[in-house]
Amino acid sequence: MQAPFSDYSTTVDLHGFRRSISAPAMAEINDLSHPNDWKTEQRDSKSIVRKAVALLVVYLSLGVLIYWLNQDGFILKNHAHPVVDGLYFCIVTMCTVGYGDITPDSVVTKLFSMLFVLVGFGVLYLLLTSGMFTCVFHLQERYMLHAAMYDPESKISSYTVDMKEGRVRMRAKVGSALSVLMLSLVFGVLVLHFVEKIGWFDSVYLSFMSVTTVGYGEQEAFKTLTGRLLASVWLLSSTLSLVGGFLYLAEARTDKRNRERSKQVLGENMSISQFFAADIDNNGYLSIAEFVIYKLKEMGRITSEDIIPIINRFDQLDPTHRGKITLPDLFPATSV
Ligand SMILES: [Ca+2]
Repeated sequence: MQAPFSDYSTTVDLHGFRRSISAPAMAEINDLSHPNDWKTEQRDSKSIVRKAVALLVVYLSLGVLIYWLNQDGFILKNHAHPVVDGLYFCIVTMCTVGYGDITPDSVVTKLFSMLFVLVGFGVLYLLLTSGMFTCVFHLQERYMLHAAMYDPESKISSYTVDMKEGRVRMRAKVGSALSVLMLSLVFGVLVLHFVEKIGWFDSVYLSFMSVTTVGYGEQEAFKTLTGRLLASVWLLSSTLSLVGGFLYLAEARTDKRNRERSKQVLGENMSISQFFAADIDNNGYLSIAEFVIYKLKEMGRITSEDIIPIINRFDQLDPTHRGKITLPDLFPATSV
């Protein structure tokens, strides 16, 4: 049987591959020079975001409608306008802030609230996984990389970007997550102080407890129509950016761990048993493809379960088992 990875054409292709991965550190910067990929990516994520936002609008509209039809079933400290109160209640509930200034007080409204929270988690999940909020952080990253590319000597560039590895430093990532949180905190303080006429200290306290979704029984937080409207938008965006920030930092940590593991694996020498394990076709030597697969497995990037379907697909495209795929194999009709 012929070796699936040992033939010349595979090796040539892989040399191209090897060139491209020879500078993994510059990958992120190189990525900036491929606007087409970036545009397709943007278009895809835009359509996902649009769907998630449409779902949110339907969900909140239904919530407000049910609130409006069952107003008697709620206890309110202050009335503004039924629609605004409904929206405010829905968002305070959905974001798990739970001030307690509007509470359900009948079997129907209590059942509705439970169901609303449950469905709300699904909507929040969709909004978060739509990438809308992590996108804000990735845009910041791209901006930092751009800035570093144009002015590599500046102090800010060297603080935010690791020029040698061509990536944004962890401290800059933590910084951007915190800056978004600070921004929502400041917005909340301003609304509470100027719209709701609450003192500076209590505004800071209330804003902090809201942005962190703690809530407590803050029954006097938002009483006015404008305040409740602004609070609805603010609570939704601050909760999403808080969770989005956590997700982004978790992703950054995983990236960091992967990079460290990769570095370690690349530095390791092979034992005899590892050599035999890596020699997939048992022909006594390692082709570049076998070596790449072996190292990727060691790095934890792929498992045998990932490889088997790929080999099966290769076999389908190579029905004569020559161990290579040629253009006529892929486009039999156009071959001469
Ligand atoms: Ca081999």
